[in-house]
Amino acid sequence: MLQRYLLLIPVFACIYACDNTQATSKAKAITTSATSAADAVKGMVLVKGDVFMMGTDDPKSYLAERPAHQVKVHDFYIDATEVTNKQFKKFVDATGYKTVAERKPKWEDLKQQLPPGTAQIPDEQLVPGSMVFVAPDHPVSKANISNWWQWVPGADWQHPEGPGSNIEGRWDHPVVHVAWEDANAYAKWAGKRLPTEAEWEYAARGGLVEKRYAWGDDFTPGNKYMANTFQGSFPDNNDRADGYAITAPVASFPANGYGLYDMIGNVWEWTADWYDVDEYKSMAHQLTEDPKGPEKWHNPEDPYAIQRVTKGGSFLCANDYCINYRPSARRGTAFDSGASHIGFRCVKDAK
Ligand SMILES: [Ca+2]
Ligand SMILES: [Ca+2]
Repeated sequence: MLQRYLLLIPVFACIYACDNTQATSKAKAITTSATSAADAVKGMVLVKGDVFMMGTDDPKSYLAERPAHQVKVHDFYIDATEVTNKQFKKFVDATGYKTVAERKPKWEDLKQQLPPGTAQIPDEQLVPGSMVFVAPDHPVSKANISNWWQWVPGADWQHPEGPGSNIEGRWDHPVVHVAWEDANAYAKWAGKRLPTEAEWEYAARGGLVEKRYAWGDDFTPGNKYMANTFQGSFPDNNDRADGYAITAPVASFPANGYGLYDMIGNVWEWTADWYDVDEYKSMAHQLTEDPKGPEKWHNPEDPYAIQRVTKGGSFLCANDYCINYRPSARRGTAFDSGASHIGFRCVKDAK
């Protein structure tokens, strides 16, 4: 049971972070780094808003992605790439910010996202850390994520595989092991914000209409990989046909039609919205303008977790396990859960 708790810790850890007001009061005050409008949009792309079909009616999709429904978004700027380790270090150096993965979890916070009656985890086992993908050396059941996810004390953005690892040589890779709170703190410092799910999905489509991928309907046009995903047999046999076993430097694959890199694959990306598995159904048969997501999370498959929407899939998305490397794909991720395959990018209003 303890192992199960430890696996759950990063998923449920640090609920105090849910309360933004409380979290902000604990952290060093973060002010924006941008000293001019030009600073704030450097590295960003202006996406002209329009009406688009969000979600999909594709039967080869997950139920939470359906149905396709009309949404209008207004103009916004979006980062051309995922936020990199180099960019995140600049933020940490300027603010002294400590990510959720670097803080000691508290039981009174953890238990709020655990089933009632869950036995208390001994305090000495509540240590900073994060979830790390560790490939097994043999085929395993895909029914149990603990076959490849390990809770690693000391894993954080500067130590992606845990103590002993570092990010030397990975400065242009996306930052990982960042929780939703961490992404928001960075965005605020940068004078930006996290994208809504609608903004993210509109941007990911790159101007294409109801295409399965960000580049069309063919996953590998001309036998060319267009995103960093997982090839082979998940999770033990990654044949790296796309050239990368884990994260790739940002912009290693072609940009989409809007000039945006890695909207699909590399790392999952946080959005601002709560995750409700039925949100797209609630938006059917109407045109919704600049939706900000539901008022509360809702996911019967993970009823105790407090989840935000992540989008785009990652280097771990495989065609035999998690086919989430598509613009309409969406996943609920516990707001306090960083992992070795979750990052983010920011947006900014165009005025
Ligand atoms: Ca890959
Ligand atoms: Ca991505």
